[in-house]
This record gives sequence, structure tokens and C-alpha cells, in this order.
Amino acid sequence: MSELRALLFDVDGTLAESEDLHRVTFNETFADFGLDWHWDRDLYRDLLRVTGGKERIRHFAEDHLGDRMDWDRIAALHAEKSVRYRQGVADGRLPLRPGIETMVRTAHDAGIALAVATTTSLPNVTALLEATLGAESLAWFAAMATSEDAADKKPDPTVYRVALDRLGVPAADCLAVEDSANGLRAALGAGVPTVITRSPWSVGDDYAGALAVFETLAETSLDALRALHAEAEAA
Ligand code: XBP
Ligand code: MG
Repeated sequence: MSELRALLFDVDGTLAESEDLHRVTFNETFADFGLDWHWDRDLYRDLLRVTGGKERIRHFAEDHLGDRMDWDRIAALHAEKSVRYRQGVADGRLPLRPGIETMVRTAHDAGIALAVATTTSLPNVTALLEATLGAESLAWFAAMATSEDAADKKPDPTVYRVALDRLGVPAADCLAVEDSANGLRAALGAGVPTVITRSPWSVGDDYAGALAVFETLAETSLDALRALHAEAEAA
């Protein structure tokens, strides 16, 4: 019989509604590099199907412009975008989504292990946690699995497998919180039961297989998540 021992959080769209800051800082960087690219909201929603910022740039150049962009140039673009993004985070432009702070604090106080499994980079995650929950919150997370750990991005389950490995907790004793179909597929692919908090960027995503779909974590509680997890285990 398994019990809920760990919560694994996605970052973009789950901890914070961060995709618009990613989008805006991509556009600022394109202008800085002399590219006449502009990713408006509709286009960006479509591009989000490709996870990972560098992979998204490559996909856009190839599929929308027929331009096979050099990977070093993609990496340089992405590095500048990441600096701009973290400046925005440090400036307080990204609050945590409703219910996240309460859930993180409650779970940590209850001895539930916390982890992150994300397609974005470790510096982006630490910048967000420092800017919102404070530097001391980094120590509350027993494991971080980020873009640096997984060459294959979500929906590939690698990033979740790395997080589980670092946590040392079996997948069945964990619960993932995700906002997208790609994230859900990745978590389920690693055997982690998953709840969804919807994001405006993932409207229309297929959430089949999720234990529950919430608007935000403010609609639920740690006890309710424990109950959901126990029910799924018993089913
Ligand atoms: C989010 C992503 C990321 C962000 C941008 O996926 O796909 O690529 O859009 O971040 P998830 P980077 O929510 O599953 O983490 O530019 O740092 O990749
Ligand atoms: Mg996400």
C-alpha cells in the first residue's frame, strides 16, 4: 500500500504563469539580434507544443521560415533571452499561481518531500523561488530535475525519472502537478499520478489520465490530494 510521500511540481504554467514573460523576452532578444521575428500570443500558444526554449527556436526557424539555424546561434539567442527572463523574475514580474505557496508550505511542514520536474533551466527555477518564496525555500526542495538533466524534453518522461531517482521515492508514492498535456504525458510516462491546474496557454489540451483537473491549487488542499492519491491507489 503506497502513501503520498512527495509532490513533484512542473514550473512554467504550474508554479507561475510564466509563459508570457518567456514570450516577451524571446521577442526582445530577437530584436536585439536583428531578427524581424515576433511571436504573438496565438503563434506562441502553437509553438508551446514544442517544449524547451532552444528547441522552440529551432522548430520556428525550420518549420515557419525554412531556415536551418546553427545550434550555437540558437544557444546564444536562448542565453540572452534567459538573462532577460531572470531579470524580469528578479524584478517581481512573476507571482506564484494561487494556492502554490500554501501547498508548498503545508506539504513541507507535513514532511512531504518536494521536487521540481521542468523543461526550463535550473537558474530559472531558483530565480523564481528566490523572488517569490525567498532564498531559504530552495532548501525545501529535495530534488530538482531541469533542462540540464534531460536532453529529451517533455513529453519524454526523462526529467521525471531523474527527479524520482534524486528523491529516492517510488513513482506510485508521488503526485505530480502539471498544466499541460506534454507535462502530463511526461509524468504518467514515469508512472507518477498527476493532477492538472489549467493554464490559459494549455486550453484545449487533452488531460486524459489525470487524477483531477483544477483551475488552480487554491481549489484543493493537501488532505484532498492525499485522498485523491489514496483513491487512485485503491482503484
Ligand atoms: C515549459 C517550456 C519551457 C518554457 C521556456 O515546459 O517548454 O521551454 O516555455 O523555458 P514545462 P526555456 O512547463 O513543462 O517546464 O526557454 O528556459 O526552455
Ligand atoms: Mg508547464
